[in-house]
Amino acid sequence: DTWKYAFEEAMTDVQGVYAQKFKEEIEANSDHEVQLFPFGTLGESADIMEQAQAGILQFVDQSPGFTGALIPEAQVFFVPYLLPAKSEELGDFFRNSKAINEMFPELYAQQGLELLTMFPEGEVVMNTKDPVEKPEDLNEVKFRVMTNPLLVESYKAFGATPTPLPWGEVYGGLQTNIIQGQENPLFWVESTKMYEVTGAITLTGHNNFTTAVMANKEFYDGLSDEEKKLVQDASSAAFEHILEYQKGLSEESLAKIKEAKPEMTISDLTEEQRAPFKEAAAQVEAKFIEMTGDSGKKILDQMKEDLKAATQ
Ligand code: 6CS
Repeated sequence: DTWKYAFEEAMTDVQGVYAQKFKEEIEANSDHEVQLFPFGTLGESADIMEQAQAGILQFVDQSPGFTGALIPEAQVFFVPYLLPAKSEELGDFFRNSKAINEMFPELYAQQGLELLTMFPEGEVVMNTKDPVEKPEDLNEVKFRVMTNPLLVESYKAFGATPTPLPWGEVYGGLQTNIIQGQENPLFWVESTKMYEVTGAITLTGHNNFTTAVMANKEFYDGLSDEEKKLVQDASSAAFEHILEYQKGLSEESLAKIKEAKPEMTISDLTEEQRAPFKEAAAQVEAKFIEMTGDSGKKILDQMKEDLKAATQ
C-alpha cells in the first residue's frame, strides 16, 4: 500500500530532504510505499494539516509556526533566544528533551496526531527591504510572520508591525510592498529567491526554525508493533540525516545569495546590537504564559530544564 506524506517545502529543501530519507528507510525495510507531496501540490500548510487530521494523508510536516491555533503550547518555539545557537546543543536538545519527546506528543494526540519528530531547520534571519540594526529600524515595517499569535507578539516587541500570512503570499507581498520584511532560515531565503524582492539580511540570533513531523493518529494506532517500529526507526534515521545535512548549509546559502545579489546588505549584529532584541524576550515569554496558562508554563519550564541539560 501507499502512504501519503505532505510537507511545506520543495523536495530539495530541508523538509524535503528529511522526507526523502524517511521514504527511503520505509521502502528499504518494508513493502510499503511512501508518496511525497511537496509545497504547492496539495495547498498551504493549513490545508495539508487538515488532510492529515482527516486521514487523507498518513504523514504531514507542519511547523509550529502554523500549529499555534491548534496547539497553543507549540508557540513556545517563538519565545526569542530560548533555543541554543550551537548546532550540537540543538541536536542534543531535540534528541533528549522530555518536553519534545513526552509532553508535546500528548498535546498532538489530542488533535488526532501522532507526533514523530521535531527538528531544527536553521538559524532564522530577518530579511527586509531596508537594513535593520536596531528595533527602531523596524518602525513602520510590515513584517510577515507565520500565522501564530505569539510570533505577532514577538515582532510587536521588536518594534515592527507584524503581518501574519501563509507562505504562498510572501513573495508577491514583498514584490508589491504590502509587506517589507519576513523571517526565515538562510537556505529558504535562497531557495525561494526572497533576495530578489528584498535588500537586506540581518542575523539577530533570536531563533532557530523548528518543524514537526506527525502521522494521523488513527492510522498510526492501527499499525502493527513491527510497523510502528519501522516508522519510529525511519524517523530517527531521517532526524540524524537532516542534522548532518544542515552542517554548513546556512553559510553555503549565504554565499549563493551574495553571488546572486552582490548588493544585498548583510548585517551580523554584535552582542551589543542584539541586546535590545534580547530584552524583548521576557515580554514575549510573559505573553506565552498568558495565552497558554498552566499547560504552557509546564512545557516552558520543562524545556528550560531540558535546555540546561543540553547546553552543559
Ligand atoms: O515561513 C514559512 O512559512 C516557511 N518557512 C520554512 C522554512 N518552511 C516552510 C514554511 O512554510
